[in-house]
Amino acid sequence: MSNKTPQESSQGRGGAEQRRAGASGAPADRPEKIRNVALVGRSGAGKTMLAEALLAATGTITRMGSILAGTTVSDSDPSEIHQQRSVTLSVLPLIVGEVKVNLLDTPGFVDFIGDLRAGLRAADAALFVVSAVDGVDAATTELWAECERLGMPRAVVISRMDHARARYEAVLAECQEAFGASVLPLYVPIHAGGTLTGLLGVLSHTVVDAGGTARRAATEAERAGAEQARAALIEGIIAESEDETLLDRYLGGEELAPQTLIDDLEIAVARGALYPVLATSAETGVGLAELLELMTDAFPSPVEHALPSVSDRHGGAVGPLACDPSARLVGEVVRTTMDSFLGRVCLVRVFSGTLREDTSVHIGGHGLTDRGHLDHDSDERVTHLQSPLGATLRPVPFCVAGDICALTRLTSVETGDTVSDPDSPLLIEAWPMPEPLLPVAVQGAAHGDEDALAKNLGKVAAVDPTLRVERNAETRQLVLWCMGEAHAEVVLDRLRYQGVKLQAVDVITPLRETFVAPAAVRARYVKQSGGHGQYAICEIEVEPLERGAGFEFVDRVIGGVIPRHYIESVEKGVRTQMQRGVAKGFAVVDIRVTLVGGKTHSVDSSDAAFQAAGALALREAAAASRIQLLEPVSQVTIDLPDAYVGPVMTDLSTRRGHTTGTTSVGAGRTEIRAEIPDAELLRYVIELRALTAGSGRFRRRYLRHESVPGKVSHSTVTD
Ligand SMILES: Nc1nc2c(ncn2[C@@H]2O[C@H](COP(=O)(O)OP(=O)(O)O)[C@@H](O)[C@H]2O)c(=O)[nH]1
Ligand SMILES: [Mg+2]
Repeated sequence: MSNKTPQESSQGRGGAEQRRAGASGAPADRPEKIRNVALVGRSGAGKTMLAEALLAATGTITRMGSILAGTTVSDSDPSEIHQQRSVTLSVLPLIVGEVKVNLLDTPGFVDFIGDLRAGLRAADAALFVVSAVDGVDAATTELWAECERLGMPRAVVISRMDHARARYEAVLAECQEAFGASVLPLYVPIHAGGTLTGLLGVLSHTVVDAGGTARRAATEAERAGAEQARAALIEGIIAESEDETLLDRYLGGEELAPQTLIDDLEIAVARGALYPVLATSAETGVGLAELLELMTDAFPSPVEHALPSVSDRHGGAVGPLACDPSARLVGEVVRTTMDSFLGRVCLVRVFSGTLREDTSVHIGGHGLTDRGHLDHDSDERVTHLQSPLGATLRPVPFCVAGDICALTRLTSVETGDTVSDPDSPLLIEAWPMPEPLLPVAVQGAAHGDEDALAKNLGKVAAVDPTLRVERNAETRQLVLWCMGEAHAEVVLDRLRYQGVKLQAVDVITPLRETFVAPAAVRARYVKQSGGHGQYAICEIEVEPLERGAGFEFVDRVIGGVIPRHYIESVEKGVRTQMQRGVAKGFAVVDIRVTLVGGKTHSVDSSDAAFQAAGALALREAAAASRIQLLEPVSQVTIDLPDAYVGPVMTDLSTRRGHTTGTTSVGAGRTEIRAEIPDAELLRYVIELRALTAGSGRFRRRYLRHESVPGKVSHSTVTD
C-alpha cells in the first residue's frame, strides 16, 4: 500500500467560496468502486474531526469546520451542536480516484448505540478510532465488541497525534492488550524536533510527510526503529496468508517481496483477520493519505460483504441475493430525520438492485410496533433521490447496490424499513435494537399542550427507533423509555424544537391494591329527595385471593331478591371501583367478591343505582378490611466484568433485590440474575453504568406484583 502513489490530497482546495464542493455527490455506477466505512470509537475519540479532515483532504469540502463552532459537516443536528458531540449517524461520501468512499460517522456515546448499529449495518468495514490522548477505556472495549459480533473488517486509527499529550506507544499497547495480537501497525510515527512530521511505512520503508505528498526513503536509523513493528507485521501477514510456503521462506531468511506481503495483507484486512494500525492527526493531516489508501485498497467492497438475511413478507425464505445492480431491489432505511421543508429524510443502504427516481417501491416492516411505533406496509413513489453529505442533499438519478442514498418526501417511512420492489415485497431481518431502560414521564406544561405533545410525539418516535413510547394504562402517565440521560435530553429537545411545551415529572410505579382480610358489608345506595329516587342495596363478601389470581365475581343471591340484570350492574360497579382503587388510587387485584343479597325498589331501582351500590360496597368493604399495596417486581439479568460483581451485588442488596444466581459467561464477564422491585430500577441504567465504568448492562422482564413491605394501609378513597 504505502509504496503506491497516494491520492493527491490537495485537489480542489482553495479558490471556491463555498466550503462544500467536489464530485462526491455523483452516484457510483459499480459496487466494486464503493467502500462503506463506519467510523467507530468512543465519544471524543476524534471521529467527526477525522471525517472532516478526510473530506477536506479529498476536496469534498474546501475548509474544515470545527466541533466548538458547531460547523462540521457531520454534526449538523441542533442537538449535536448543542451537546457538541454526534448523536446520530451521518453519511459523508468522498471520492478517492475512481472509488467512492461513504464514511459513516457514528455517535460513540452509549446512549446512541442504536445509531452506531445502524452505521455498522450500512458499512462493510470500520475505522476504529482511538484517541492518542485518552486511549482505551471500558466504553472503547464495548464498541470493539460491537464490531467483533459482526466480524466487521476494521483498521485501528490512533487519532489526535498532534496533541501535546499524545502517547502513541502506550495507546498502541493498550489496543493490543484489549483487542488482541492481530492489531498491528502499518506505519511508525516519525518525529522531528518533538513534532510529528510523517509516517514510515514498515513494509515499504518509505517516509511520507503530513500532506501525503513528499516521500523519501527511510534513513538507517529510522529503519532500525521500525524493525520490531516490521517483524510483527510480516509474521501477522504470514499467519493469515494462504501461501503455505511463505513461513518457511521467511524463516529461511528470504527477503519477501513487498508486493506479495501487501497483497496478502489486503486480503487479511478485508477478511477481518488482521487489524492494521494507523496514526493520524486531523489537525496537521498526518496519516490521512495513508488512511484513504488503506480504505480503497484493503477494505472490502460491498460485493465482498455478506448481505443481511432477507425473507418474503410472510417469513418465507427467498433465494440468495447478491450485491448486483441488476438484481431485485432490496434496501434498508438506516436512519430517518424530520425536516420542516422536506418531511422525512431517510438514508437507505441499497443491498441489491438499483433504486431509481420516479419508480414505485414497497416500504414496510421495521418491526418496532412493540415500542409504540406505528407499523406500515405500503407502496410509495420515489420522487426525490439524493446523495447526502451530512445534512446537504444533492439530487442523483439512481443508487446502485452497495451505495447509500437519501430519500425525501416519503410519507410513512421509518428506520429499519425494507425498501423493495412493489410486485414482490421483501423483508430484511432487523438488526438488534438496544432496549431503552430509562423511563422519563412527561406531560404538557399546561393543559392545552397535551394535544401538541401527542401530535409531535409520533414524529419524534418515527425518527428514533431506540425510543419506546408507553402510555401506561394504570398510572395514566406518558412514559418515554430512553437509552440514558443524554438520549432523554435529545428526545425532549426534539419535542421542544417542534414547539411543544412540556415538563418531565416523576415516574409513577404502577402499584396495585388488594385486601389483606375478608370483609362482609351491606351497602345502601338510597336517595329519595323528591322526584325520581335511587334505590339499591347490596350485600357483598370480599375475600383475598392468591397473587396473580385477578378477580372473581360470584353470584349467591337466593330467591331472586336482586334481578339478573341488576346483578350485572353490581359487578360493573365493583369493577369500576377496582380500577379506581380503594386506598391510593391504584387498581385493586386478587380478590373474590360474592354478592349474597340485597334489596330492590319497584320504581327507584335502576342500573345506575346498582352500579353505584356495587362501587360503594367495595369501598365500605375496604374500610372494614385492610389494604395491602403491591408493587411490580422484575427479573433482572446483569452482564458485567467480573471485577465489578462485588460492588454491584452490594448495591443490589440496597435495592431490596434478591439474587437468584450468578454464572460466569466467559471473557471475564459474569451474569447476575436477581429479582428487583421496579421502583428500585427507575434509574438503574445510569447507576449500573456508574458502578461499572460503563461496562455493565442489564435487561429486565416483568415477573409479578408482590407486597410492598410494611405498606398496609386503610381505605382513604371516599368517592
Ligand atoms: N488537536 C486535535 N484535536 C482534535 C483532533 N481530532 C479531534 N480533536 C478534538 O477532539 C474533540 C473530539 O473530537 P470529535 O471529532 O468530536 O470526536 P468524536 O466524538 O469521536 O466524533 C474535539 O474537541 C475536536 O476538536 C486532532 O486531530 N487534533
Ligand atoms: Mg462525533
